[in-house]
Amino acid sequence: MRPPKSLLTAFFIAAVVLASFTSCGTRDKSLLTEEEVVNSPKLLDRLYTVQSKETLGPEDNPVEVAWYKLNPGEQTSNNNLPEAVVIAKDSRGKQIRLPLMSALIAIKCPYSVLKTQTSILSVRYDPGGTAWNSHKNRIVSLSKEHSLEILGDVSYIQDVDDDGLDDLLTAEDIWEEGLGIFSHAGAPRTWIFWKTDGNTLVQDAESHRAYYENEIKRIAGEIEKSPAMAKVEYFSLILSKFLNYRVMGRTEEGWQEFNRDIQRFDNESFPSLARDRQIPIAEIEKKIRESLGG
Ligand SMILES: [Ca+2]
Repeated sequence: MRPPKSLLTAFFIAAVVLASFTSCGTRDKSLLTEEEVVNSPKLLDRLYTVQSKETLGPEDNPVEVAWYKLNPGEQTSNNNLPEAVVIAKDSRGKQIRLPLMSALIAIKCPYSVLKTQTSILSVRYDPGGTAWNSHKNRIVSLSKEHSLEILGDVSYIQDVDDDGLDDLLTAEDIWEEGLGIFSHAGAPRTWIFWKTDGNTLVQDAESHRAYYENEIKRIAGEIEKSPAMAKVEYFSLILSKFLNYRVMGRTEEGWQEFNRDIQRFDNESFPSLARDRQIPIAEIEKKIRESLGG
């Protein structure tokens, strides 16, 4: 005999009520939003462990920086809790919270970037991926005027022009993918330098003209010195040379040299990365010009 319908309904309601009571206080983590976690000291304490707490920054604006890391096992496939949270407070009580979707690699500060002696906090994290710009450094201002404001992200902080001061860098790597013939390491590229400007980062090719000019000379020398190099390597070099011209705003000159350099490849073709076909130079050149907007 089947139980009456009303009894089934009553049982169902009781089950739902019971379920909602038992989950009270231990809410399903998959339902938590990033904002809830980051803004709740209680949730942070429950789900995260403090990795470091230190005072950093310039003497006139010291900041206390705490780094929280998500406890092992808290992350499940159906939620998106930040893997790390960095909280910085300055001496005037201003605060910034940075949720990061990757385990944190390093917090560093202050950097005296370029010649402006701008104090910044950098939080380096790695959201995954193998492209040159996959690495991230979130740059936060520690200047008095823009204390704890996010200026932007760069890919690297290192001294590439050897003047003894770290540079904020992203890779100019527009052809790392897309042309289908270059490996990651062998792809044409150069650096884009950034500098702080108020509460943002702006490109700064002007202060690095000497760097780009040296790069162009160095690459031209490499091309001359190695007449027998593999053609894909040679092709990568002439594109890198072009990128150096372009980044410093001398695109016309870059094209002129490119047009001269590329004659060497008349009617040739390049093996695709997958080695499944030969790509004619005309097809590659078309893609190169298209990627620059004609
Ligand atoms: Ca430098």
